[in-house]
Amino acid sequence: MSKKPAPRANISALLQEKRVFKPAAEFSARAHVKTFAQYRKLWLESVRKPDAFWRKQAKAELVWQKPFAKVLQWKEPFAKWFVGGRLNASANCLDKWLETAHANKAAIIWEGEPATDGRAGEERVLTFRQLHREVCRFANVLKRHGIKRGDRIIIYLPMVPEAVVAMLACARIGAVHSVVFGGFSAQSVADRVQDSGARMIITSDGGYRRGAIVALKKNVDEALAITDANGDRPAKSCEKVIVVRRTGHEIHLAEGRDFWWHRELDYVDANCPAVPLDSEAPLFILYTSGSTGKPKGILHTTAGYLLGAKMTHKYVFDVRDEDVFWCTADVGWVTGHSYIVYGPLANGTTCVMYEGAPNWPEPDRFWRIIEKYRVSILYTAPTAIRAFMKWGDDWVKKHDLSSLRLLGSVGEPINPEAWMWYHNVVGGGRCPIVDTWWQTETGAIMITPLPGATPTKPGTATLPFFGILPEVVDDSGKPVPKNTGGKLVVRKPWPWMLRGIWGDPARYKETYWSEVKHSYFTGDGCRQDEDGYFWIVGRIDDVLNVAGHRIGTAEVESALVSHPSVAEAAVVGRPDELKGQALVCFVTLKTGQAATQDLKNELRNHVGKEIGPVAKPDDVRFADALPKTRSGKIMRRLLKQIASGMEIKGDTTTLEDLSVLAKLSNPDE
Ligand code: 7RM
Repeated sequence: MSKKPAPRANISALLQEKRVFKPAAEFSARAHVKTFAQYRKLWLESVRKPDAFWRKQAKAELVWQKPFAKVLQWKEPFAKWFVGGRLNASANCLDKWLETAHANKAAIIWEGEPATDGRAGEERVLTFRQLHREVCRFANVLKRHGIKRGDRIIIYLPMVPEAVVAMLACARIGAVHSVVFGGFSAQSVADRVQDSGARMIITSDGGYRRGAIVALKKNVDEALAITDANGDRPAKSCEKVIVVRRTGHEIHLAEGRDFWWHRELDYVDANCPAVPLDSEAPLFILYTSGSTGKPKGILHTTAGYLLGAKMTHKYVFDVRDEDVFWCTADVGWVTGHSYIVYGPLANGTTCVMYEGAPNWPEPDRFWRIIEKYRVSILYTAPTAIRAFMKWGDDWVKKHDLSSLRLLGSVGEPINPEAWMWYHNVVGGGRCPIVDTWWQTETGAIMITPLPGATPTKPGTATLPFFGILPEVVDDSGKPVPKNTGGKLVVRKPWPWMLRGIWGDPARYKETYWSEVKHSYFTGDGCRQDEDGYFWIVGRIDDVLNVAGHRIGTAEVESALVSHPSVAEAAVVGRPDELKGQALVCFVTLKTGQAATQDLKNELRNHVGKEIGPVAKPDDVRFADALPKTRSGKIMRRLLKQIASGMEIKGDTTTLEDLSVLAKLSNPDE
């Protein structure tokens, strides 16, 4: 295998943001962590005496069927947390509440996408007791079909409560779920079936997306045809497909292989004790695509992951019993795993789950939902926030959002422009914003403000969560001075870190534990400011080198978006004889703005003024849309190829909308 050149650090830090927002006294007074000093004290304790800290937290937060003996066994790069303990994630999310006042509290408030009158969608509410019952019944269906501890199961469903039921049913009997986002193709499903050796797929006839039906079962049929044709579907793999009825359109059921979910429930009762599982029992595999090669099956295990999801949900979102929490991510993404399913349920929190698109039937669907259910905490992504900005403030202002008390952001750097809009227009200037940095691999939030304690600044995820020791280092692994760019690493193992890449320990070691000695390499470029706050400047692979200046993509993009005409921007490098790399910017405009040559010049000058002459773009191109992953991240790798006039190569299966690429490559067609 050819090794790609090591990404280099020493990134120039250019953009400066000076605004500071202190937590409001009323918010802090009621918060779990009330002062910055209290956060500091707890964090110092957590990194100085991790053993004692995690022992105490794991005992207090989780329900154990057998207590653990040892906190951490670390043989770099392999960690075992809470060694010897036994517990069950589904019991921690459900059974725990049965004998309490939470039993009949709503666990999931679900809203379907179809909304014919432009107002209300279909509604389903599941209390903790009802969810427990459904999970027990479906776990019995799995058992009846021969599913055993350690078996892998692909869940390929739309955003319906059955997705949560299926995940927790797997967890209940020790099967390992691998959720595949419902927008992925048959080929992606086939790849994941093969790589994981899954024994079963749980899917639905279809799902709704922007009014249209996504034919999930048809994709599964195609996926299994692909794996059959390849002949490398291991024996005993994917013998069964369970199908949830959602859209009701006609589908093909293969005799002896495919079964309706609702029919199967007729054969089982609701009695299914949670199996006591080892702390390190695999809980799920989640595939994430790297910039090269096949997708990696990121493995998470039971105790450490659950502790991370629960603690971060509790402290970062400062949840209380009366909150209505809404994480808008899909369950097919790690954010959905940790903040729709495991974190909130383990904390007994009511969650909103919405099936469809933010602009269906109109661009105010999110605000309608918040008003309707009195959502108090909203957790969404910068890509969505920028889309809302583009659609205009009126859609937001039409609705009563006074129930909101806290806002969260995840997925990309949130540029200060979007941060301020989120704060003022959505949050009415009254809600703190938690900008949370983490990854599929890290399992749960890593760098984040605590809303009652940490002063925030627009554009930074601020400081590490308890027990997390991040650092910004140069190519030799040495910490860089303040306000100097470098590689973001994590120095010590933490309970919710990935345990490996499924079936590929060598790739795990190579990808995450070889770049910087004795450290977890995140792949992100970062700088710390004078207060120690962490500013992500983009992926290391995307860092630009313009005339010897190493510039993070996030800074230039942020400068572009700070111009009133710009909705979104993506910045990439194109080879340039003189400067090494020339800066090419792809820009989408706000509704009603004209794409003129004058505006291009204005944008170039604007960036030059905001950041400095070195960052002045060589080329500004207007686009209708940018190529994004299904979770909303801009795919700069593809833009780089377009910018240099190359043929588009590499994995495009994670792309949300293929037509976007075609348009960008041939803008005049
Ligand atoms: C949760 C998730 C991980 C990558 C990560 C970063 C970027 C995520 C932030 C962020 C700046 C943030 N998992 N990223 N959150 N960058 N500020 N608050 O997104 O595996 O899909 O992506 O996303 O580059 O490495 S992920």
